[in-house]
Amino acid sequence: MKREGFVPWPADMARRYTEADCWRGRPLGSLMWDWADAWADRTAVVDGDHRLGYAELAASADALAERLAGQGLAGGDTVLVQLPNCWEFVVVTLACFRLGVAPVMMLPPHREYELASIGAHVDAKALIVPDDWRGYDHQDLARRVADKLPGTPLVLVVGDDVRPGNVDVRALLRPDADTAARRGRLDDAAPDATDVALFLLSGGTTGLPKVISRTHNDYEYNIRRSAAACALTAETVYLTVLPAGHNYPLASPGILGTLSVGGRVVLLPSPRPEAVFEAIERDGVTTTSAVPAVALKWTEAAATCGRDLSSLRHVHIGGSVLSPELAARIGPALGCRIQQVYGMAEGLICYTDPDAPDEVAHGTQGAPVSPYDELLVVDADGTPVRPGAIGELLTRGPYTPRGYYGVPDQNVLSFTPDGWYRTGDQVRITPQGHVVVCGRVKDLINRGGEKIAAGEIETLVQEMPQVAEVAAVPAPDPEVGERVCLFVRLHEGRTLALEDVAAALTARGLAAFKIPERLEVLPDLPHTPVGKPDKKVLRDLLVTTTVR
Ligand code: J2J
Repeated sequence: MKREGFVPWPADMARRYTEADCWRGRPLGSLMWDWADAWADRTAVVDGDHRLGYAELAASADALAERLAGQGLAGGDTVLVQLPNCWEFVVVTLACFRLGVAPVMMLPPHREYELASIGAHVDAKALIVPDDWRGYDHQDLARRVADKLPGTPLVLVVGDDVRPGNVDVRALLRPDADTAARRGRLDDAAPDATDVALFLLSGGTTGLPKVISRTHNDYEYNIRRSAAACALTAETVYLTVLPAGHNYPLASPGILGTLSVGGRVVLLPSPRPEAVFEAIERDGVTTTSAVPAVALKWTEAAATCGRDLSSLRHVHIGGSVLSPELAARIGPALGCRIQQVYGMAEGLICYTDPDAPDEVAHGTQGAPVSPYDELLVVDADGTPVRPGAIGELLTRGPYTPRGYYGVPDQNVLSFTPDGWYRTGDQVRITPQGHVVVCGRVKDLINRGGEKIAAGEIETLVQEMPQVAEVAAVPAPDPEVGERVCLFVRLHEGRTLALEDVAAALTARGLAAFKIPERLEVLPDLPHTPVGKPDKKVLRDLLVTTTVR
């Protein structure tokens, strides 16, 4: 089932990756049964008091897959999945893989703006949401969005309080005596491994929705290499605290990497230190992953937590820049080693080795997971820099797609004609082959690992009647790394407060984590020679002064 809008790898590269055993031609749903056959009675997933064994997980996913088909979903369809970290997330994801329905991994804080624009872009046939999450009514949100989208997608709900007209996911996923026959039926209808398995969201740099299609072949390879790079085994107990729909906790090596080796996945709804330390002690967690802002909180809270953290072996740290100073404090505070991860939903993943010396583990972001990953560091003209010099990283490889889904105009900007993905990250590569992230040329704000496209915010703020011109830039922050700061020039005689901006963007249905946290009104914005706001000057203003 080939999807229009999917950009395939060139045929010669596809052949090469297959011959090199990167791509094995197995859909992720059938691999789930390999895992279940190998580790049937072992615990796969722990969510509070709820535990699922491997066989039960596979049987539940199959039951859900077939019943979703009964609801009208079919291979080649796309659904939006907006679930918190819960055991049903894992069942839903595997059921989608099994059926060849691609989930788009939305995040719980997303609201109308994100769900409606992405839903329209991918032609979503269903929205899968919790009934209520952190006091917000997601059923109502999904219903409002579904009613606006073409074809009025189904609303499927995980929770106790499923309203009439919506579909109860928990009722659909209950396994029954038909498991073996159902397995055969789903095997016969399995998707092709070259098909899209799932869509991930890109941090992006423009106002356009950018979704990343990942095939069964490439994602399986990503998972396999990541699990190997982190030395995961059947004894691994992996704690998921970052939002499970992110590529990082999902597959670097995360939930799927752990399941692929027979380990145990523990799910927590938030990275709050007390809850995390309690889970480490209770479940014997060996491995977890965090962004630097979360690792900082854990490091500060560990000494007084009163919990036994001795099971913990490794914490993966990635998503935004980790200072060598914090890197050196995390291991001693938590009694474990750190592995840095430099990855992206667009593909490429680098890790430091689990037992790397401190200078590598603290001072670099590691090496790519595949010998077939290609890395090129170029200057502003696109010319390769001399070895070891700083430049923008371009990359290609067996799990780095050749284009975003359905945006050809954007793809000519984000990819070179030879298919290199422009990461927008400035890096240097050490003589040992480790990547060091030195900065960024892309126009986004990295708020504690959540990427916020400056263009998306600017487009919405520009619609406000008070605003003549706007630029969104990162304001350095000791806690989350960066926060969104807006610089605006107002129309004559108008005033604007930060609360007005927050109210307007919230009314547009924008996720709360993207709402600007600082506003600077200037009589005029500095401009580049081509007339765009000069963000370098604006960023420097934030670093060097309090603006006025
Ligand atoms: C500095 N910047 C980093 C790091 C990512 C594993 C880990 C992270 C992500 C992720 C991921 C960084 N130091 N260690 O998908 O599988 C910034 C870069 C990069 C962008 C990608 C994974 N690790 N970054 O963060 O798609 O700017 O993926 O290009 O959300 O995060 O963001 P995202």
